[in-house]
Amino acid sequence: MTRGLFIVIEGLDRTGKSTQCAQLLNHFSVSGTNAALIKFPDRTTSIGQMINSYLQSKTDINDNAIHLLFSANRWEMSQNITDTLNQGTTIIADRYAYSGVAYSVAKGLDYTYCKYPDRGLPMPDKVFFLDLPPQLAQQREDYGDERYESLDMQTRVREAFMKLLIDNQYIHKIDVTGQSIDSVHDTLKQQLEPLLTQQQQPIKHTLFM
Ligand code: 2DT
Ligand code: MG
Repeated sequence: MTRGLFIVIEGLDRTGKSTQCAQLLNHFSVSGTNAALIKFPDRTTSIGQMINSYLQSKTDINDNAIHLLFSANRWEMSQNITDTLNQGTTIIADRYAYSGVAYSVAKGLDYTYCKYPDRGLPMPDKVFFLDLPPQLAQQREDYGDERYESLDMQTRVREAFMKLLIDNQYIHKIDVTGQSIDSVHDTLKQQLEPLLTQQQQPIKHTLFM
């Protein structure tokens, strides 16, 4: 049996990640491929509840400590990700370690330090970065509900993502400015087609070089 694909969708807040994840999940289920959606942070675990309360500004947590909690929130799911993929189920992740690095770097933490805790996690087969100017994302519904959703912060997060994109050429940037949900979905599907051969290879663990 071939393993499932591990697909990650990244981006700033309000760039359509969750919508595109749902569209991909639907696409896979219609085409008869077993697929599952995961989301980081996973706010349902006990670590996730600490993160949730931090994001809602109900608690304050030291920048280094929250960085490690976000990473721990991925590690607590890592065996599950590997097992699910090996059972033949494709996983679509709404954010992953790339957000972990970008948001912490945007707050001023060291780039090399930020990558370290996530080293060794299951490596995605494809990472998409949905790119939308922060000024346009800001105009979208419900913007500003949580910590980090300010123009200033999002601009710095985008800069950090650009550095990640340069250093990790496998991350695929998609400019979603002015694009409809369907046209972004079509672009994603096209990019996924050549991946089918990767399913013969074991999952790698070389997230960041
Ligand atoms: P959502 O709005 O997508 O629920 O994300 N974040 C996320 C980090 O700072 N580090 C991480 O490792 C991850 C996965 C991005 C909630 C916010 O949490 C940020 C936005
Ligand atoms: Mg958000």
